[in-house]
Amino acid sequence: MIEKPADRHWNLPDHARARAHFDWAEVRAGLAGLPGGGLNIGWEALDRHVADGNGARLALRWLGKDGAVRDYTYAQLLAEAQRFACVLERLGVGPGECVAVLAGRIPELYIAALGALRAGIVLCPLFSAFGPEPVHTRLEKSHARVLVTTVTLYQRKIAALRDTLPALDTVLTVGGDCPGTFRFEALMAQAETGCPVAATGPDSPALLHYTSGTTGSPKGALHVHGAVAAHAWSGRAVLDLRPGDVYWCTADPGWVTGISYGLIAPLVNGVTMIIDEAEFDAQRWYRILDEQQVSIWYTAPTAIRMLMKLGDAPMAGRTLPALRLMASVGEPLNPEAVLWGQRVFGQPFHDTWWQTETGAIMVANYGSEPVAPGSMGRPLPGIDAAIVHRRRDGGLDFLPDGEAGELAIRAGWPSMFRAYLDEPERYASCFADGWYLSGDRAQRDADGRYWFVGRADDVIKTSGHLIGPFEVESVLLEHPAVAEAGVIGKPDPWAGELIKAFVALKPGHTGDDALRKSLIAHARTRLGPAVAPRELGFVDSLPKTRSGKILRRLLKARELGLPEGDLSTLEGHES
Ligand code: 6R9
Repeated sequence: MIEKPADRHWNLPDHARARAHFDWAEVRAGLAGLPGGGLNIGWEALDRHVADGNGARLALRWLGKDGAVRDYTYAQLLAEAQRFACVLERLGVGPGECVAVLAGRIPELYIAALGALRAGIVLCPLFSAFGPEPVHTRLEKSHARVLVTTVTLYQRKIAALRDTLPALDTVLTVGGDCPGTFRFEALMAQAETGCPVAATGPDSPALLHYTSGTTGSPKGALHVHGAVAAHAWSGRAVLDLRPGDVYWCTADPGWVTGISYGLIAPLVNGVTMIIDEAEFDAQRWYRILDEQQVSIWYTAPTAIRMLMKLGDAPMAGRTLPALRLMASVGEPLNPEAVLWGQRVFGQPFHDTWWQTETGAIMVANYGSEPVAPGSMGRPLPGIDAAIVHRRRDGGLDFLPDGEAGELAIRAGWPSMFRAYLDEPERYASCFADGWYLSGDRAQRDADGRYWFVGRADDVIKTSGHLIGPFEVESVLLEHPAVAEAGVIGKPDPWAGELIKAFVALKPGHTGDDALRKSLIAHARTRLGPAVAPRELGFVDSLPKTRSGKILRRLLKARELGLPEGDLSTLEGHES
């Protein structure tokens, strides 16, 4: 157990007390709300601070990969967001319709996101390292009418598929002129500021995040403007955000963490956020923590493990006096990583658990509490968690402390997803007896702490990215040599899991090294490097159930050398 100094002040000084007295109505009452009623995330993030006289406060400091720095105050970011809302209005895009963004960490992405939210238009973020296939699937399913992207990404990933996306009538590109698109900067230059906020309410749709399941195509988790209550509260209670903080969330805005905690929670809480355009670089990260005087740092286990790999040397001569809290999310945080944080930074990493579907942090370690390395922590005040077993009749059994089962959250918290777009049955299957079933296995100890056990289904977390095996298998099956494909997550000391494919070939093909390379290259081109298999093995045939479904768990057991007969811990459900 890592004890904490008692002399610190925290937003959440007493977790148990806060839980006992918690009321979401109080959090909602602390939000600004729209004049005349209603609720809008963009308004809470920007207008509210400007109205409170804090327009000159730095909202966003962007660090370009080649050394450029761009600063935006709250007032400037609001003006830019209004301009973008005006662009959307001129394009005839109205509330409830969908705008997708596909870009690296550039200021225009954040401006477009805030402008869309403020205009009541649903924001669908897409990960810029996805290849054309995952981008196409998500754009098609979202029915997005507008896409904001860059010239390079458009040419590489969209242009060839544009004809197959009938709903997508406008593409705005940053960084130059490009046939078939409008130049983002040009439309922004013609647009006005002062655009009014849309009359959204707590139940108006706001965000569409695609996430992966075991089977089928990705699921569009739809979130509402009312989710901002959970972003605001968890930002304060877990990340200890306060006005004046310099906050750095290293997550990419193509994933839920990069939006909930890389955009909404920090701005709603009035902090200055650092956005680094560059890819991971350990030396650069230490320099940013130091030079920008980061006070709150929210990062991920894969990145922490990469920093650990370099040893303690980069910290030599640095004390990081501003750094108050370090937190992590996205994958299991190894106890060694927590202890390493304590040794090198003088404080542990605080693990937090949540999902695309939960929209905000559900379980966490708190600054004011001792940390048990390896534990995800305790549920937030306002969140009820339980370990359950879903019976065959659909009801739930609640399991006692120490027993592993599925981690469930009592339905009804503000940032709970409200639909899987166009898939009501898939959505309904996530709930039982008024509880949301997460698909994660965990156990609770006698102190109420939760410990991650594993996934109950076949989805893969690789370097923090959630990947559905079905998407990878489908792309491998496109290759003329492939008869069958099965994809698993293979434990890896750095990435958590790496994507491993097993392939059975059609007659006449030989599973040699050249074919292996060509299959991996095919997958990389179609899926992007983050999603393509890193390893690929040839098999004569894939193990299947009687009804013909691939037994990925058996593939995994074989790969790990586990006894095949004992699949009890590997047995899962589909989601
Ligand atoms: C926010 C985010 C969700 C899945 C989740 C679980 C894994 C997240 C974790 C963790 C162990 C933690 N996960 N936090 N596993 N310890 N602290 O990552 O959302 O991309 O939807 O992934 O990530 O398996 O179910 P998302």
